[in-house]
Amino acid sequence: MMKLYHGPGACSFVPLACLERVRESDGIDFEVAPVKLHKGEQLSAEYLALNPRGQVPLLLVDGKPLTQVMAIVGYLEQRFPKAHLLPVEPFERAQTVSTLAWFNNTVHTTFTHIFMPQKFAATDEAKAEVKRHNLALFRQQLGEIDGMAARAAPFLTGHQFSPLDAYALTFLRWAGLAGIDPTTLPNYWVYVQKLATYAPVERALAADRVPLNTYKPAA
Ligand SMILES: N[C@@H](CCC(=O)N[C@@H](CS)C(=O)NCC(=O)O)C(=O)O
Repeated sequence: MMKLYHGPGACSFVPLACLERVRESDGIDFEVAPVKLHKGEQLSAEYLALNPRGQVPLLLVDGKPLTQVMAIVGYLEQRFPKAHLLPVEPFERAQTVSTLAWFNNTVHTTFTHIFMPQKFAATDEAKAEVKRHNLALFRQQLGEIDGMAARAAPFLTGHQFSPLDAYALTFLRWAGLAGIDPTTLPNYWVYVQKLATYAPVERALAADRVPLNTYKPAA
C-alpha cells in the first residue's frame, strides 16, 4: 500500500488530493502519515532517514521513498491513467505541465520566502526585506491565478480535475496566512469554494482539517 507523508496545509495537499482522485477512479486505498511541520517533525531522525532533505511530500511506494510534488504527481498519473490527472492531448498536457512547473518552481517558492525567510537571509533586516519583497510578488502571482480561475470550467484545465486545482487551493490557503484576504481575489475565491465540494478534494480537506479561508484581519 502507498503511504503519503503529509503536512496539514502544506504542498503535500497536492498529492493527497490526487490520491483521493485515484481512490475514486481505481478503488485503491492508501495511508496518510501526518508530519507536523510547525513542530519540526520533518527533522526527526526517523523522517530524515526517509527524506534527508527534511521536507514533505514523500510517498512510500512498496517501502521505497519518492519525493518532489512533480515526481509524485507524474508517477500517479502514469500508474493510474483512468484518473486522468493530466490531459491526454499532447499540447494540452504540455501546457498543464508548464503551469504546474510555474506553480511548483515559482509561486510555491515565492511563498516559502514569506513563510520561511530564514532559509534565504540571515539578519532580521534582510529577512524582513525578503518577506516584504516576496509578498508583493505573491500578490501579483495570485492575481494571475485569479485570471485562470475566471476561465475555470469548473477546473483549471476544463472538465477534469488536475494537480493544478489542488495547488491553486493550497496557494489560496497560504494567501490567508500571508495576510491576503482571499475574498479580494473574487474569481479565485468563487472557484476554490466550488472546488472544495468536488468529492476527492472534499475528502482531502477533511483529512487536512485546515480551513479554506485562513485570513485573520488585523485587530
Ligand atoms: N520542491 C519541493 C518543495 C517541498 C516543500 O517546500 N515542502 C515544504 C512544505 S510546502 C516543507 O516540507 N517545508 C518544511 C521545511 O522546509 O522545513 C517539492 O516540490 O516537493
